[in-house]
Amino acid sequence: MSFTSSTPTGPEVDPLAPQQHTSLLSSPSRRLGAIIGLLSGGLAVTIGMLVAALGEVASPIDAVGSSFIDRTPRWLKTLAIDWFGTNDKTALRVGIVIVLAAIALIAGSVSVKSPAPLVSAIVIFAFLGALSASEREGSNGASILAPIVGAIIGIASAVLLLGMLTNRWLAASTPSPSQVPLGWDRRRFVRASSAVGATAVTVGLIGHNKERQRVRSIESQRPDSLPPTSDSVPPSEISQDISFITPNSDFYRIDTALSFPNVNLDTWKLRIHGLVDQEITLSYADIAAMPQVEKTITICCVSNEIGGPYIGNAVWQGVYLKDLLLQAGVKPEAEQLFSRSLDGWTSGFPIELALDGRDALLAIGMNGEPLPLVHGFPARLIVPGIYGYVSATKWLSEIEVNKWSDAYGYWIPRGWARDAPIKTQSRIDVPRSGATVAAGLTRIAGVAWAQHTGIEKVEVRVDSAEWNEAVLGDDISDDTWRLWTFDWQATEGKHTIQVRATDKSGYTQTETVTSVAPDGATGWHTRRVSVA
Ligand SMILES: Nc1nc2c(c(=O)[nH]1)N[C@H]1C(S)=C(S)[C@@H](COP(=O)(O)O)O[C@H]1N2
Ligand SMILES: [Mo]
Repeated sequence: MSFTSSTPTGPEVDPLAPQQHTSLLSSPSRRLGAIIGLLSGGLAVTIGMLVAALGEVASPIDAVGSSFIDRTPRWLKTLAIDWFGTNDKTALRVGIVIVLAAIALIAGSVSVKSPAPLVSAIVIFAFLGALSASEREGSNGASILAPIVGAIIGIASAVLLLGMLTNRWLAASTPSPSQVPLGWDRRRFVRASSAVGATAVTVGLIGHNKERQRVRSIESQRPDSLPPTSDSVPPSEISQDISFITPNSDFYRIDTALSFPNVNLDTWKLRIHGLVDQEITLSYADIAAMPQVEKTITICCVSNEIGGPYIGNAVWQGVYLKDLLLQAGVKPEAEQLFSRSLDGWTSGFPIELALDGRDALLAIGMNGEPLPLVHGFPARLIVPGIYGYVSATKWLSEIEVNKWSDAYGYWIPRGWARDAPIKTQSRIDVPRSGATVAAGLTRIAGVAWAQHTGIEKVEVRVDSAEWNEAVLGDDISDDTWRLWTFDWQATEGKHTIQVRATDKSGYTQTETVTSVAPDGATGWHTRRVSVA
């Protein structure tokens, strides 16, 4: 009996061999696949960005984001504003990128043996991108081309890198070392992946820069100054702590625009049509040549929570909407002033509000300068007394006089009220939230507004004691907020300050707290402070 060492050994432990268990990133190959997914997906996205930027249209990510905004339910929109405030756009973009990255990682990790899953994922997202782009106002060939070109290059990269990886997998699973290894070249793979990654980053940066250039070139079309006006606006400051006029740089911004619409001042026209005797079309120069008025008007957003920041007071310059409408001749059956922006956003309000003598404006100026791009350059509407979502169309492109049954503004089918007069409100600005104040005489100050009704009285109370009348700032007009102050003898400890306003109709703000939807929040602003 001979003793031969023919004892079969167990399967060799090969770190490169594909593993049998299926957890996603469990094998080195899968991890490399995931990286390939991320790199190729990233390249597809940045190429898409660049093509879009070259075509001066919204990037595929922004197109998808805008389609998402269009379909966002009311509760989610409110939540997004609550959580992210005016950073909700950044939050949306980051959200989309995270979802895409996660899907790219997963699709890549299951594409080790065949590129089909990753290729399919890229094709599906390119399709979504093209579909979203096609429904955007102002989209053109480049909008559709961007995700397609991105996808083609992303797929090429995926197939190339995954091909190398598949060779590695085959090599590792080759049963006998005598067979020719199938060309897995680690160094080549690392070089190719790095090239893809570097290209993606570079292309992304170029695309980003192109988009910045586009925005700068729109901004450079803003004239240096506004046409002269005969109005002079009195300043009204009563406290150093808060300002009556909100500087443009501090003015809130709310809109659905992920990227600014293209504005070409030379070709821009405002068209007024619909139920009018004669349609009129105005260029920027036409509007600037008309007699200019300057009105101090406080505008606010329906999404402003009690005590919230989405309100501002500015001196708006432009022409009376009424004059334009009289020039066009409004037909008696007209019901709504419906307007549309260059980016396809719409709003509408009862036509009477443009004709009843209030200072409803077609505005081209804000606080002494041509409208900033974020606030609607070249022109926007400002209508005192109603929330921005039904009236304050920025980047205005057309005004249509029509009937309610013809069209509803953007937010109406999304659960917001058709008629949206601004609710009488007041806000405590000083002491700042969470501030610790020194005991002794302390100034409490804030703003109160009831546009187109006017503020009559503001009252302040501390720790639910009796109400005290606040000192009011100048009553510039019923369309502007009023500053108020109250000097309080602060004692050590924690205190609760509350404010309520009474408007000139005799209405005093209700204590009942309601949410912003569907037509604006109610309730008293309450602020807790510590006195040391
Ligand atoms: N084109 C366009 N105009 C728009 C909007 C928008 O989404 N798109 N949002 C409206 C809303 S909801 C408000 S409250 C005001 C805000 O104007 P501001 O950003 O200049 O403060 O703009 C209005 N005009
Ligand atoms: Mo708004």
